[in-house]
Amino acid sequence: PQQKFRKDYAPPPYTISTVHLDFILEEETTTVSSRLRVLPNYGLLEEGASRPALKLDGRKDAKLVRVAVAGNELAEGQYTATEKQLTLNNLPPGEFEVEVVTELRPQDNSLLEGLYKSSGNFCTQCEAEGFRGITFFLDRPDVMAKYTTRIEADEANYPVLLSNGNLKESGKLEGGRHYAVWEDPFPKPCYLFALVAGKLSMKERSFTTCSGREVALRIFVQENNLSKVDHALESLIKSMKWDEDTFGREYDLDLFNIVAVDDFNMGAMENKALNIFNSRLVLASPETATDLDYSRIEGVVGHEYFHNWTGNRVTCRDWFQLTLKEGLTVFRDQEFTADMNSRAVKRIEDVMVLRNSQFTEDAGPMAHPIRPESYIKMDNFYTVTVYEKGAEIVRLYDTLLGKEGFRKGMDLYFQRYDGHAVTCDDFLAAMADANNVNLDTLGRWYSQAGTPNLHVSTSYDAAAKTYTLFCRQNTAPSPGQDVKQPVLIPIKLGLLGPDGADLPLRLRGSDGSVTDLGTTGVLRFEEAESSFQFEGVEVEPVPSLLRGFSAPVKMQVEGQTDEHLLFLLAHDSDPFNRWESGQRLARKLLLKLYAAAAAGGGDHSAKAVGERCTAAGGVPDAFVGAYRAVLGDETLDGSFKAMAVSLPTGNELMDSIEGADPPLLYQVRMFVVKQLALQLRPELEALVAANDDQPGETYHFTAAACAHRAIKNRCLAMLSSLEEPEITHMLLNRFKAATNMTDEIAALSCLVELAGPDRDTALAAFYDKFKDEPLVLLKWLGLQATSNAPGNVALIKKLVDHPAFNITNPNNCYSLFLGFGRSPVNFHAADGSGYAFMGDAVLRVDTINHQVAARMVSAFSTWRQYDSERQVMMRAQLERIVSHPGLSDNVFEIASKSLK
Ligand code: HT7
Ligand code: ZN
Repeated sequence: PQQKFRKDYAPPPYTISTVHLDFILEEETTTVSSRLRVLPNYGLLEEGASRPALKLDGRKDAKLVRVAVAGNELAEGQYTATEKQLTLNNLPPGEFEVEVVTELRPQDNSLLEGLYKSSGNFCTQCEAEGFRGITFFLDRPDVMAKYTTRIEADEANYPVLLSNGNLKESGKLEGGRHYAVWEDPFPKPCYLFALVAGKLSMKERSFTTCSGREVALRIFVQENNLSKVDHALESLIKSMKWDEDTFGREYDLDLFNIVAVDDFNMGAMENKALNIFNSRLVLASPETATDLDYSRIEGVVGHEYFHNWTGNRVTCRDWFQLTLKEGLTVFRDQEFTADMNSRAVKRIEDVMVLRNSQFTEDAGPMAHPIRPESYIKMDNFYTVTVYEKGAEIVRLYDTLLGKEGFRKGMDLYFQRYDGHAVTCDDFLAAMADANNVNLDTLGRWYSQAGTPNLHVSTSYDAAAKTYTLFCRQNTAPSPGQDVKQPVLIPIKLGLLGPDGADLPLRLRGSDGSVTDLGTTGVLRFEEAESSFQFEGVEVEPVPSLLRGFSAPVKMQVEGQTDEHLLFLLAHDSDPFNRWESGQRLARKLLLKLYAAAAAGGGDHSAKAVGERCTAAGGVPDAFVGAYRAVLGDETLDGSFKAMAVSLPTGNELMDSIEGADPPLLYQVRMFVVKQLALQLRPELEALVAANDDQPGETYHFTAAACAHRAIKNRCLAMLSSLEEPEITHMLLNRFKAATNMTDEIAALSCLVELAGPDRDTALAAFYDKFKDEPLVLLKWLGLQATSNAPGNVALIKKLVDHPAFNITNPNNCYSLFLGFGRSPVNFHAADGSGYAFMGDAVLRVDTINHQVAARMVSAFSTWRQYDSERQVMMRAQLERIVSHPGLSDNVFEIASKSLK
């Protein structure tokens, strides 16, 4: 397969101003007629030079039926057509029309790219390069055109006909058929095209924009789900208001449609005025959705809505610039959620995702800059790096420029580029120009992969009353990038005095001047090494560095003791750093105990591991005491507390362990959880009681109600680690009595980790209750797949054949296979059975859906992190996959790069 390179970007020789599409939807063959107004874009030709060819992208499932140029049908031989390209030569001068007719079989399209069927309805997914599966086209985001779409179908089976923009016309036709014509007044790239036709029910609300425009907001779902769309509708209204208030961005059409489909490769898609969503990100009721589901729905509805300005009105010049729209839009949805709920909790959640997934990606063979240099399949670059690290880089501007400066930059960005396809450099230039600052060293984040290491040491001069920070940075080489340059790292900080209060920050400049930074300042660190001196510091402070996680780096603070961390955990005015200090303490402890457990021999039973951990000092009193203090702190809300007493995940620790043994690390982690539960049992039980529902209390998705459930369920999970019959019994009762899915799934997830009859009883009861709720069954599949109950591989194999499991549905594959890949005990089973199961599954899914299979094969990418036996077995699976005949380019790219 061929790689595409960022450096090879060239504008297209032709562009397209208008597109007329006509879809004749039938049960067997769908016919698509497309009429394009083509404009030359090649500039002045040299004397005698012929006009360039027009090369339209295609895909093998779009069968070419007819092609005409300027009204003249071309005979075979007058054009060149392969499965992937239609080449037209001898084109007229100036503007001309091209007509292309293709035939498709959407009912056979299991890739879920282009036009396909989901639960009997027609729908589309065109990002990144799916439009070429519908018709031959200049399938690239820098070709922006105005679309008119006519859809014709059987009225009884497909009463709803939707496309982008406004409805212009509709009517009945002979033979029980009907049609609709949609017109989108805004020029857009073809990846934002969408069509939906089917039997759908709709719920509507309305929103009045800041300039008084009435917008109809409609959500379309299958009839039986109509009662579950209120939260999504409410979230949409909040998003529209927030974007007006925060960024002055108003919606630009009279209609905004959302359609929920069951078969979807990703979460949702921001097609202009016709968002298409994975149904799991639309549908919610207290009985079927958890707090986490509610929160994700709010965030993703916001995310797709925010794309209307960051992505649709201003789009990407080429796919290498994907983070321009995705990083920026993730940042916007993060800020939206922070404003709607708790800012501190949201920041911690986002950093947890970053550390768990992105840092791992950045340290492995698939590491790439947020603006990649090359790809085989663009679909493989919708990554945590492009999205989540991309959002962190946008956050750097916000941290450096402040809210006002950031807003000025955004305003200039929209003013300059509305209606254009632009680059990450253009975004940086808008931010720099609007604020009159130089951001060149920030620009390096776009081209360098890897997580920078930030090393800080400190020195206090009691006589001079100065406190100095010495900062050093370096980034390890990553595939294809041996040498890295220093990047701009904003270090947000405070200095704590002996009473835990923040000291005033008086920063001394190189010219001797002094800047007053208040009590939280931002240092601009952009060299390989720099020092920063504060004056007027009366006593040696405890530094609180990288407040709010002000840059996506790994920070090491020389001389930072457990006492410092305990002090920060107790007193830091920055809630993120309070949490962070607890995580640092836990990380140190877990790594120390792991080293002791690993050194102690081959018996990895819970008992043997526990004995070795105890011999190494176990869980110190000070650590338990710190957790006790957090649990008892009346000023902290339950969601924060729940996160503060959660240990870092095994994944997060893996990069600090040479040749890691995941099941052993799991045992060590469980030892610590159990010790905490033993020693904090009264506190945990008291918190469960204090945060339990009052009799008759109904479910509400509010920050306060979520906080109660979060801490209660965290305490229950810790207690369940004790594996006492009385506690298990209590969990079973709670599971049976639960009145909302958050509590029900929390109890079930504890039970699923325990071997024995209660586990089976609970799983069977849950299945029975929800067998007609496909979204709830995803949770049932996922819990069993991720379970660390020993010997689970056999059970998972059986689940693949269970009637509840449908391998052609991406959500099912993600729950079962990706869920299984997250189990440290069973995916990493010492006999290699977990790896063999996953290898087989990748190859099977690849015959159905390449994008899903590519996500699954990533489970093997981290193979170098593990002990040598596991490395050999994981590598063997990758080699088997890479050499498999007929492998998709998607899977080939991930598997082959993982092996390098
Ligand atoms: N912009 C959307 C990306 C997307 C996608 C990409 C590749 C294959 C399928 C896909 N479905 C949606 C999602 C978003 O970031 O908003
Ligand atoms: Zn997005």
